[in-house]
Amino acid sequence: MRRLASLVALPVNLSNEMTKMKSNRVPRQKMAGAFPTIECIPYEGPKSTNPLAFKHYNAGEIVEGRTMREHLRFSVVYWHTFRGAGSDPFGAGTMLRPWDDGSNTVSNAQNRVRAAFEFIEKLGAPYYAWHDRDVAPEGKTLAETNKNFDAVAKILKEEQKRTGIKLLWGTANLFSHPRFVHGASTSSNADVFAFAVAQVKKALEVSHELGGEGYTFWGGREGYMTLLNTDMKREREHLAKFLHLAVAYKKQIGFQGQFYIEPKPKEPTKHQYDSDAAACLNFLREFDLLPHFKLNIEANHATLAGHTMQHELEVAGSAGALGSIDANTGDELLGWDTDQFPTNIYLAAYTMLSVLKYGGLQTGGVNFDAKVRRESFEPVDLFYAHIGGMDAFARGLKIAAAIRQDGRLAEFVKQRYASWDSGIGAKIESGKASLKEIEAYILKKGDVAKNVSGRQEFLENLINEFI
Ligand code: XUL
Ligand code: CO
Repeated sequence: MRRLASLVALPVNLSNEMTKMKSNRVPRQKMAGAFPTIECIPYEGPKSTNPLAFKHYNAGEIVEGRTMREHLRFSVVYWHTFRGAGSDPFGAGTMLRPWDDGSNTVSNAQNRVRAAFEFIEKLGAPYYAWHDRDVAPEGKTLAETNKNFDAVAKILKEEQKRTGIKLLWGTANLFSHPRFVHGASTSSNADVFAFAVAQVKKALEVSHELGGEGYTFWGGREGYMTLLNTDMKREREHLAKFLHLAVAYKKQIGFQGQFYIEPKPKEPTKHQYDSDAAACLNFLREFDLLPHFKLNIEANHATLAGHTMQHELEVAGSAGALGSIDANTGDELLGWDTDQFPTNIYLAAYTMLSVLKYGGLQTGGVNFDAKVRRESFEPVDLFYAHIGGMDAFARGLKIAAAIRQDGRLAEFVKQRYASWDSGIGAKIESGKASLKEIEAYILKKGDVAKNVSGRQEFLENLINEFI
C-alpha cells in the first residue's frame, strides 16, 4: 500500500486517511532510514567493479591546487530526485519511493527531507538545490503556502546543520500552477506578476535563511506561444522590472548569494526570452542588470538552442558571467529536454576545460539537473545515476587538467593568434591604429602573405590522447 502510494496521485480523502495512519508511526528519523541497505559511497579507484563506489571521484584528491570536492561542488536537485514520479505524457508515475506516502501534506514533505538528506549524505555531495514548491506543498492561499514552506524549511535547516550539506541555490517554481498559464513576470495579467513577485520574495528569504550560496531565475513560461497575442516589448520590460525588484530586495535583506539566469530556448513555450547565453547577456546589458547576474549553463538547454555546451560556456565565460552548471545531457535522437544523467566523458572534459579556463566555479557548482529514466524506478537507481555523473565529471576534471598541464592545446591557440601579439595586430588591439593607417599597411603589403591551417583533425587527435 505504501509503495503503491508513490505510483499514482491518490484521491484526497484516501491520502488523508493515510496521513492519519501514518501519525501513529515512529517518527522518520528513528527508523532504519530510507536507504537502509546502502552505506556511504566510497572511492575505490578505477579498478573497482563495485557499482556503489566511485571509480574517479576522490573528494580529497588535489587537482590544479584544489580538491576535487572544491572544483566540482556537486549538487543534487530536489525536484527530479525527490519529486520526480516518472510520469510521461503516455503513462503514470513509476518511481518506488518507500519513504513517501504520496500525500500532499506538510508532514510527508518533512519526512521527505530526512530521506533526501540521507541520500545526499551517503552520496557525499556537498550541495543541493530546490524550487520552493518541490520542498513544501502549495496551500489554499499564498499565506498558507508560505506557512507550509516555513514548516519544511525548518527541517531543511536542521538537516543542513546535522550533515553540513549546503544549499547551492534556491529558486521559485513560477510555471507549474495553472495561474502561470501566460507566464509569470511576463504574464498579460498584472495580478500574476504580483503573485510571482511575492513568491520570489519568500523564496529569497528562505534561501537567505538557509545560507544559500545562490539563487536561480529560470524563465519557466517567460516567453510566448504565438506572437499574434503577444506584446514582446512590454513582456521583456516586465521581466526586467521583476529582476530589478529582486535585486533590490536581495540588497535590502542582505542576501549575499549569487543571482543566476538559466538560458533555455524553448519548452514549455515555443520561444523563451532567455533563449541562450548570448540572448541572456544582451537582455541583462540592455536593462542594466549585468552586474547583478551570472549564468547557469545547462547542457541539454544548450543542445536545444542548437549549440554545444562548450559554446554556451565560452559565451558566458568570455563575458565574465560563467556562474554555475546544470549538469545533464540530452538524447541525440530526441528533440526535447530529456534531462539525462551525464556520462559522456567528452562532454565532461570539454565542460571542465572551459570551467578551468575561466578560473573555476566560485559560487556555482555542478548541479545534477537530471532525472533517472522512467524505467529506472528503484531507489538504488538514484545512486547509480549520481555516481555515474560524478565519476564522469571527475574524469572530465582530470582530463582537462592533464590537457592544460601538457600545454600543447593552449600553445597551439596562442600561436594561431600570434599575428596579434606584435606589429599591426597589436596596434589594432590597443586601439592605436586608425582606419587609414590600417589601409596604408595592407596597401603596402599588396595582399595577405599566408594563412596557416586550423588543424582541427590534429587537435581532435590530441584531445583523444587524454581521453
Ligand atoms: C528546466 C530547468 C529547471 C531549472 C530550475 O528545464 O532546467 O529545472 O534548472 O528552475
Ligand atoms: Co536546469
